[in-house]
Amino acid sequence: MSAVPESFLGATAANDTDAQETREWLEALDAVIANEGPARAHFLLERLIDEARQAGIDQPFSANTAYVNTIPADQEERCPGNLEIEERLRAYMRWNAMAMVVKANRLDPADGGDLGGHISSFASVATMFGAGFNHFWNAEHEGHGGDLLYIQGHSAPGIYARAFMEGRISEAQLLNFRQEVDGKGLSSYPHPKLMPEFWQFPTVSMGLGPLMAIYQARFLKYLHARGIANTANRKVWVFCGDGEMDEPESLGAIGLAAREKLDNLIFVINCNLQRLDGPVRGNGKIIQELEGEFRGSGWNVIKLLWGGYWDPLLARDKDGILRKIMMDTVDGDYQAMKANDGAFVRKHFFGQHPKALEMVSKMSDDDIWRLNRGGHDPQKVYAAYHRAVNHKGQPTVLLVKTVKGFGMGKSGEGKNTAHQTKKLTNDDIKSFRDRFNIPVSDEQIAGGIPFYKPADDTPEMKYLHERRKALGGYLPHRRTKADESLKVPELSTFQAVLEATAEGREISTTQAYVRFLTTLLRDKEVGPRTVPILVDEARTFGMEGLFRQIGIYNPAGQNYTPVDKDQVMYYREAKDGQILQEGINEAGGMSSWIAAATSYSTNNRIMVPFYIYYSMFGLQRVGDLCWAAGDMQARGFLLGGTSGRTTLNGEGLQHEDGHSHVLAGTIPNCVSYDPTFAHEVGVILHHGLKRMVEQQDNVYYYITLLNENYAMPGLRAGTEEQIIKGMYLLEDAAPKKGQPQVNLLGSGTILRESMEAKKLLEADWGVAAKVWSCPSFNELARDGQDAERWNLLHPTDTPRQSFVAQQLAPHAGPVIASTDYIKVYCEQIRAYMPKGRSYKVLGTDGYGRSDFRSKLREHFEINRHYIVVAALKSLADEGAVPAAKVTEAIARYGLSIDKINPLYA
Ligand SMILES: Cc1ncc(C[n+]2csc(CCOP(=O)(O)OP(=O)(O)O)c2C)c(N)n1
Ligand SMILES: [Mg+2]
Repeated sequence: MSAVPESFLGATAANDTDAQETREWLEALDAVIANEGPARAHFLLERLIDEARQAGIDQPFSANTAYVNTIPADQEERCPGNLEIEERLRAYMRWNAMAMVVKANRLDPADGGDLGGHISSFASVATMFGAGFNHFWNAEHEGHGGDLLYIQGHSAPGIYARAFMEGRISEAQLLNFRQEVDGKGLSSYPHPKLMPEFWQFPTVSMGLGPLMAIYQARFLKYLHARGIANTANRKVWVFCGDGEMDEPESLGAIGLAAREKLDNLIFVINCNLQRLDGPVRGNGKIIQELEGEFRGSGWNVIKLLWGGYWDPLLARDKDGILRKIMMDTVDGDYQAMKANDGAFVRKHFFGQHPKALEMVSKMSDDDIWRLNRGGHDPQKVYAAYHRAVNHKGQPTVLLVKTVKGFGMGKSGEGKNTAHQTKKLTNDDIKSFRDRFNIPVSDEQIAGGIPFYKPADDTPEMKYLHERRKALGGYLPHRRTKADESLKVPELSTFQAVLEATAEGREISTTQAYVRFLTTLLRDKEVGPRTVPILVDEARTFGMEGLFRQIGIYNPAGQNYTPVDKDQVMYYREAKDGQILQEGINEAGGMSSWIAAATSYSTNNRIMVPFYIYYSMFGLQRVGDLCWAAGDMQARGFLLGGTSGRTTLNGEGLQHEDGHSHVLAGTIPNCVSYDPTFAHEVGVILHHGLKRMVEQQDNVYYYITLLNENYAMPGLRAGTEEQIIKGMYLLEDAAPKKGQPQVNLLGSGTILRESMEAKKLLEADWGVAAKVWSCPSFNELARDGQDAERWNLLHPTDTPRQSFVAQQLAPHAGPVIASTDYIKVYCEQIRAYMPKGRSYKVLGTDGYGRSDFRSKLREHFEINRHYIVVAALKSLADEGAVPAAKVTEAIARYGLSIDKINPLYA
């Protein structure tokens, strides 16, 4: 961007060298607007700017407009509703939301006391929620798939208050706000997991809501373009705080929304100028800053700053003095205005210029105090929403100025402490009641703050229900299952993945996955519902063949001739493409995956997303989204490619994943596997499809894949169920009487080191070794914990045996597990060893680094030699072989006993 020429000092009155000429130009413009309309005026201005640029006038870039409403007062669409009734309803909701939080925080503090909750955020957003519920937000009904609402997490009390008025939530539930354990309460924030028929989107981890919503809106367009669902009239509404916009995730994908012309997406940013601790931009103006960000990214921006009481003043502001004060006042000062009173505003706001003071000279302090912010003016909010829903070709953001803690008076309004105000004195509550005219007496307040709901036959209650009826039902509402059912192809369909590789042929589990996916894509029912998601790594995983076959989704199609057009597997983009290619963007990939993985709920269409990425850039990088996906009851497959600390050789410390499985294990409904062989991949994927697609189970799968090629042994019939449970005997042994014997456990490619160790143990040390493939230590651990828990609670019943114990009990000898993951991954099953068995774990704790696989496995002490030594040591500890044998083995394999522990290396 070029610097502003020094001669140009901004279009302020002080820099106007020829006021007469300025006036003539402005009058000419006014005349065009009046006679020919804004479109013509816009055209002329664009032409002038173009001409100026060509003449070499170096214009500074500004994405900002004046600090006034985008929609002029005379162009507002009038709200058809009964605003008086709406205001009364809103007052009752404000009251009930406040009462709910205050009551929750007056409960017996002996048990930890304060349950928390927020009053002031809903207080500032109430009018915006009201306009949506009364006039814009469709529930799912005949001919409409339903609008999708991302509600700001800590404004949840207001949503409960409305649902209470609607009769969807009982008083008992309100009284159990934030008491969720017994299943009768209301969840602290929007959590589909905890209120599965109510909340659709978890939003309280700030930044995830706006990010996920963008991909949700895009996914609606995708479904429509592919003819899977008609989503043409559906909108995605996103409510965020202005403080929340500081999260990189909040703004991170706004470019995509503009590029893909997501005119089904509406952001409403509640700019109450405050976050938790203090002002969002005390020294500046958050609304102007966000305007620049969004306009610069190509969004339609609607600023709603000033309520209707300002209109007459602004109409009289011919010389722009009031506008200038509005622009010059910074947010920190705006906040202070609303934390004080009319006299303060007169002195410190209008007092900035004698003419401004003069403008309000006939207004009382109360009149001045009444000058409202745009977000508290129902008519103006309606007009802004109306504009937004009718805007075509761009996403819209509404930047709405409000007051945090609106109506809370001295107990919170505009105060830095507003965010955490949750305990009000009875006097504060009485002021609140008076401010909003709630028919509740002092005695009732003294007796414990009653909730308030008018009788069913009052005009208010009738209106409340009528409005929702007109919009198809109540919101929020979440569907827990899709109405449709899809049939998953038989396992035998994937025979090519299940059988042994031909003599001399080697493949990787990644190739097995791609084969599985390609076969699935050909299935008539599930094929079209499959959503392959990529983040610029198709070639890494050998998936570029899909480009041509199913195409990459692009709403614009392909307006260029791809450079590789003459090749079979050229880069094909299409309007109805099936692949979602997100570019180098793991958070976006995950958000797309979530949209597809919850489509059974949001769209009543079962979709099956497969998102493959470098395993290191998954759970670690976008873990909070993975957690939110769990909350949302996502169903789909995450594929951690190039996994393993020593398997992705060459890439080094930031790429080599040795812990994603441990992270996966922290997500209760994530089922995770680290398979070694193609047939395991096939069995696991198939089982996952059965569970998620046919049975509509609320789980999702995380499967790591390897890029190491080797021969595949093929599926041994009868082991399928054990593969799923996490452990099966891969290679047996026939120990002679008295022969020492061990069990070698492994997963991923390191299992193959155990297979080699078995040979060494037998040939060099006379030890019989059985090899167990353990595709999921996580599943084994969960089963073991479950058995232990049951035994704890049923002390006199026959104890349940863990699957690990069941499998190992008939096979004597110490157990040695080795993994390409950190040791705790395998440590998880230690407690489930059959009685008296020793258990040793070899793992890859420590930072990865680049080298050959063999070197890395030696470095991390997980190769076949270390496994042999560990096995001999276990036997020596039991007295089955002399300790000297271990020393002998160490020497024989040349292991350095002074080598630094790789954890610290
Ligand atoms: C990722 C994350 N970090 C921190 C928080 C804690 N938190 C909850 S609300 C809040 C302040 C929100 O301010 P703002 O977005 O302006 O919303 P307002 O309440 O002012 O409408 C914070 C820091 C959170 N919920 N999520
Ligand atoms: Mg805020």
